[in-house]
Amino acid sequence: MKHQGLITSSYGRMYKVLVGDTYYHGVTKAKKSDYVVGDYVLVDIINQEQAQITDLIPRNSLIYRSDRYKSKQIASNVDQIIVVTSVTPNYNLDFISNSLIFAESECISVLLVVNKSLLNESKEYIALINELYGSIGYLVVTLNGIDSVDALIPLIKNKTNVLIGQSGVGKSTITNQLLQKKSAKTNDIMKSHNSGKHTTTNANLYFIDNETKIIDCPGLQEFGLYHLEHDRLIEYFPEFKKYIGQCKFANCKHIEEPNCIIRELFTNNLVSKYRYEYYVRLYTSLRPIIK
Ligand SMILES: Nc1nc2c(ncn2[C@@H]2O[C@H](COP(=O)(O)OP(=O)(O)O)[C@@H](O)[C@H]2O)c(=O)[nH]1
Ligand SMILES: [Mg+2]
Ligand SMILES: [Zn+2]
Repeated sequence: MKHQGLITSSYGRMYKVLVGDTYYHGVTKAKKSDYVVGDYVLVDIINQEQAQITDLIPRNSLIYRSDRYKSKQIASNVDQIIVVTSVTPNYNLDFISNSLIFAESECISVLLVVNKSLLNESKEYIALINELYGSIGYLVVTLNGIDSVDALIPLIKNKTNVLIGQSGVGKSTITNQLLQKKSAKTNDIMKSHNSGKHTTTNANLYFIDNETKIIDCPGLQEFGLYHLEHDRLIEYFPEFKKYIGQCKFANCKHIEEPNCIIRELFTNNLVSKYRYEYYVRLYTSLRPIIK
């Protein structure tokens, strides 16, 4: 008899699968398998510890990133992406922007968390994030995750949430606070510098309550969007979207064409300089158009 399971973590070709309230080591018959955390699957229970994964139940969403060489799955069946950022160890606005563009392109709801809010350097950073992203409609939540994640609790309720962010921003700390126990491995910067260990190397799904799940991912260096289509890109910028169709040329790239409303917004300082320049940078970095 087949059972339905949920993949809660993956280690290469080995998976941890939750069936009812029991966790099993999930194995697959195929030499190559590409299940991902968050997948619902059908399994055959082999014994008290092992289950064989046989089928994938169709996903209702897939979080993945891509560059020119490969595409990498991150998590599936996610309702909400939580982009976590912090002023230390270093921040990268394009990482944040890419995560938001991904969410827009897949119609997945998204919110931004600025963690480590009590650090002195955070004040300016929080202002920057609000100016760049709060102003165009994104929800920005400031958090000192090491003390409290109360502000996040109502926002994640009854959803499957994935934490996306660079290494060291505090994703595992936030996860631990949400779980109120030390089950997610946090990466102490000092320790990891010394030993090169203690890093989350795979994604883990945790239940906050029966209906609320959180997926803690390893820190990403980049959130590549190589797979996006040039023509659609402008739609994923909430601040530009409302002007679509107002340029002189219907196929305007909004880069060098005359009478381009998007470029006019930029030259008249009506949109953020960073965001327009990011648009151009992203546009030119996508998979070349094959004619
Ligand atoms: N000051 C401060 N440090 C934090 C906060 N949250 C996490 N950290 C620290 O940042 C480092 C990286 O945290 P971790 O949760 O492993 O980050 P991850 O790589 O995103 O999972 C650890 O040393 C944490 O103690 C916070 O709210 N304030
Ligand atoms: Mg971590
Ligand atoms: Zn244009």
